[in-house]
Amino acid sequence: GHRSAVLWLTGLSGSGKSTLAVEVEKKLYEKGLRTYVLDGDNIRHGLNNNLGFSPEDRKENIRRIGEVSKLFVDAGIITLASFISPYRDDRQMVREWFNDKEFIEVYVKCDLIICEQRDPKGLYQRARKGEIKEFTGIDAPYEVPEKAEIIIETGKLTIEESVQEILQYLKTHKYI
Ligand code: GGZ
Repeated sequence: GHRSAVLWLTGLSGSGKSTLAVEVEKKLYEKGLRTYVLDGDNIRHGLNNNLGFSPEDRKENIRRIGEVSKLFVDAGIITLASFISPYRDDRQMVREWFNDKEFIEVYVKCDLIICEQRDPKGLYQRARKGEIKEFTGIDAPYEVPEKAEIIIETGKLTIEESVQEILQYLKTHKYI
């Protein structure tokens, strides 16, 4: 058996949140655990396709994702939520809906300069040109987590090492 929880991955665009979420999910799946990844692909294109990137819309985005995460966790599924979630208050709001052990904040820490060098979708370049407004790290804030349960420095670790750190946390704290 296992204890279900949400792994809430927060960090800049290009920090590696979704890659990590997918890789951790693979490992948990191999162990026979039930998991689900919530990310921009299945949420911003569906449930939240009426939301943009103003502070108000980001808050509503995170509120809905928090509510959905709660349903998944209640169903006994280890949920991986991969969203920038740049505002401390919004993350705190969601944290408070869960029991102490059910919400695991994972700060996917990566310097802006590295994220910008990676720029897999060319979004930073477009933001620098002013073609995208309110882009996190450029002209919208990212509030660094102050009490993340796990900090993963993706600029310093390989993907495999990063995945192992998260799995180790889950083992040490008896989730898996
Ligand atoms: C930040 C933006 C923006 C702006 C589009 N700011 O790297 P990506 O492309 O695939 O991930 C980013 C994603 C962020 O959506 P989230 O739902 O995670 O954001 S939040 O938690 O702040 O609500 C990026 C793309 O959407 N994107 N415009 N202005 N990221």
